[in-house]
Amino acid sequence: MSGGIREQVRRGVAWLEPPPRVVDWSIFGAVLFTAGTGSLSVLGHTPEWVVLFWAHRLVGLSLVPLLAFKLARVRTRVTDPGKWQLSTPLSIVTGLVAFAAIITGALWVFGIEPDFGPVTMLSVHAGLGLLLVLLMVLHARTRFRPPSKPEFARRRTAMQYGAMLVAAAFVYRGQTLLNEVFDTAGADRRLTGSHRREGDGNDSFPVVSWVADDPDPVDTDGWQLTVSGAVEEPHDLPYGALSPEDTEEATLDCTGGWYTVQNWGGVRAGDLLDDAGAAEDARYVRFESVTGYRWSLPIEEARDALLATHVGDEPLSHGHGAPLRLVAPGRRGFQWVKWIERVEVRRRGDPAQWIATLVSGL
Ligand SMILES: Nc1nc2c(c(=O)[nH]1)N[C@H]1C(S)=C(S)[C@@H](COP(=O)(O)O)O[C@H]1N2
Ligand SMILES: [Mo]
Repeated sequence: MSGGIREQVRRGVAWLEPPPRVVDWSIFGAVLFTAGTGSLSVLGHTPEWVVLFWAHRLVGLSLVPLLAFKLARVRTRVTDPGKWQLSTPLSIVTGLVAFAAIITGALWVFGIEPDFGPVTMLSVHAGLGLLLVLLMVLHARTRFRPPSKPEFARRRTAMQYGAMLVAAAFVYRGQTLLNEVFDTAGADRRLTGSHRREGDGNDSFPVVSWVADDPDPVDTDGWQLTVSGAVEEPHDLPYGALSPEDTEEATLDCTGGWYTVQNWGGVRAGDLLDDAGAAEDARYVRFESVTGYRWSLPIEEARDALLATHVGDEPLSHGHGAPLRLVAPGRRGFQWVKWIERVEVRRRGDPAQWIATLVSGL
């Protein structure tokens, strides 16, 4: 009887296994896709981004059966020293990094995390994913076989893909249930995968810099906020001239993998722009830190953004960006510029901001 079941399973698995070249090219495609979606995921965290995060998870999970098929096929090329080639070590390393990327992703999802200091399991996962792209491209160069259309065009291949994605969705759903039932540290993730930090005010969430920003505390007596650029009246505002009247609840979601919901208090950027008289044809507003770290928002979005002096009814602490930080609800944490000293109205975007965020503290 059990022999019969085993035979059934064997046949089921055999039915599910795509032709070798389809497996290889699917792995290639899936790795590029997950690296791409993973990279893009640093850009957003609002509900409309859920598709991107789900696509990343489902395709990432589909890599598990694909890699298993591949491993079963090439196993003897590794275990049999007679079959080793010059490229074999690279193949092995590529495979190991692929499994490590998947396992770190899974560990993150369950909130299992040894203490690596500020480096979260999610960051390790991201690093391995990017390393994998590099290794895989090198690996594919050594063993390049063009894909063949008839193999991909088969109806069965489409069904195999469908089965893998559906299975991935069930596995992911099962993971959510497990996390809830066992109330693990992974249970409080939001759509981005970030874990919740509970509480209100400065002490309830981490102080984080994207790379190396670490300025001395900014003395409000010497500090001024400069509003300049495409405005009728550029001017400087001392701290005392800011009237922090607006409050807003907003979620700060750091790509490192945590989030916090806080009540922020401060000045609406739109009010500053109105006072300065922003030009009709202005399209962006750039928020710049004392460190040179900066980010621009399209002007309509910038108008709605808050320049926060307070968090959870407390004045912002130095670490969280005192005297003034950007609160941009639709954006990921790294765009919430801290220690702002300049608001510049601009007619065009600022691609160099990406570099500025990486090098500002160095
Ligand atoms: N000037 C400046 N602002 C910055 C950063 C930085 O390195 N420099 N880091 C960003 C990142 S990556 C995040 S997640 C948030 C963290 O804000 P917090 O330290 O108040 O938690 O600030 C953002 N603002
Ligand atoms: Mo961050």
